[in-house]
Amino acid sequence: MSEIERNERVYKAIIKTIKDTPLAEYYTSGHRTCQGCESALLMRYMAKAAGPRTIVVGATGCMYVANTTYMTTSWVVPWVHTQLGGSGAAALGTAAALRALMRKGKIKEEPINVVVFCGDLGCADMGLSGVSNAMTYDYNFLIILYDNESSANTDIQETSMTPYGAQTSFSRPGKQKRIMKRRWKKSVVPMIIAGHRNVKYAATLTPAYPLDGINKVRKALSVGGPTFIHSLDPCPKGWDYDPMYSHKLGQLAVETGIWPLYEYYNGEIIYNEPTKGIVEGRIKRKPVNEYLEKQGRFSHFTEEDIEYFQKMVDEMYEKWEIPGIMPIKSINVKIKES
Ligand SMILES: Cc1ncc(C[n+]2csc(CCOP(=O)(O)OP(=O)(O)O)c2C)c(N)n1
Ligand code: SF4
Ligand SMILES: [Mg+2]
Repeated sequence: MSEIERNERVYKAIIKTIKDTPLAEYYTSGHRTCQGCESALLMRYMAKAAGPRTIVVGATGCMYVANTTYMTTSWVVPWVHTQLGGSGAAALGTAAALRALMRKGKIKEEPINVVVFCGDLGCADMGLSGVSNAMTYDYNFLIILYDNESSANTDIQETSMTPYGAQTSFSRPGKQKRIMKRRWKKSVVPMIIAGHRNVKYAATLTPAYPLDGINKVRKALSVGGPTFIHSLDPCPKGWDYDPMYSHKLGQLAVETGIWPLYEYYNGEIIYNEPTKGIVEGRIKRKPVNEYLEKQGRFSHFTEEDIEYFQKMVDEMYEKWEIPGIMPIKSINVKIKES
């Protein structure tokens, strides 16, 4: 596909207002996710955005277990389960099988979306090498990392995507040590775009911004090739808050600058509002504590912890070469002539 054709497809895929979103649902009732589960909402948006000619592949995790319990399912489109670290291989295998079947004339030649979802443990930790491998091929699929910042299905254990200091069942604050999770959260989209030249589209989203999210799924599927989306999904059970605040927390994650919204398309970064406004200096970032104080998992934080968190987020916007995204800088290294 030429760049012009690709741009035209993307332009046609974009939905202008929320009223224009398709009414049909392909992820419906019958799931057993918690009240206020933003990952379930992500599934609903993703299925709506992709439409009926879609195969969904899901790695083990809440979105597998809660959506397919006791022979019931909320999926209306074909859905297949793959093992926890298997999302990359499953994406590649499904897309390759479709291409082979069409080439051999066994099924009609037509665009069929392959959307693969995996959690933060499944995608960003355990399955990362498989995802990276898949991203080096030229098959058409979209991998969505749904990030609830813990291994939620097995009772909220720490992953590399759990934020600094957050309480999980593996990182309980104690009398001797208050902060048990000292690692800073990994940035997955930058890793994907910096290391995989085949990837023409990647993005971040959070379900609190529905149209932004639906359009990102539609753009990724229109661009073709291996594409990647990372969604930050507030999880009432793991983050310990009243389910009615799920959307609010998604918004605050963006408004405080902790979770920047952006797209990578054809070699360029496009910031989305309100992150665009933050980077351009039109919108002031809210203090991180407005986000942290609303969640029980940070209730042990002292002033010192909040200050440290704020400093780390400030750095992303004040010191990084690509604000909020990458700290990389190029320098001229002089090679000594012998
Ligand atoms: C190889 C393997 N190890 C451990 C498990 C047990 N297990 C099932 S779901 C899960 C947590 C997955 O976490 P994540 O990918 O973040 O998805 P979430 O449950 O948070 O939705 C674990 C550890 C498993 N199914 N397979
Ligand atoms: S534990 Fe979290 S991710 Fe899992 S179903 Fe409940 S709200 Fe959703
Ligand atoms: Mg998880």
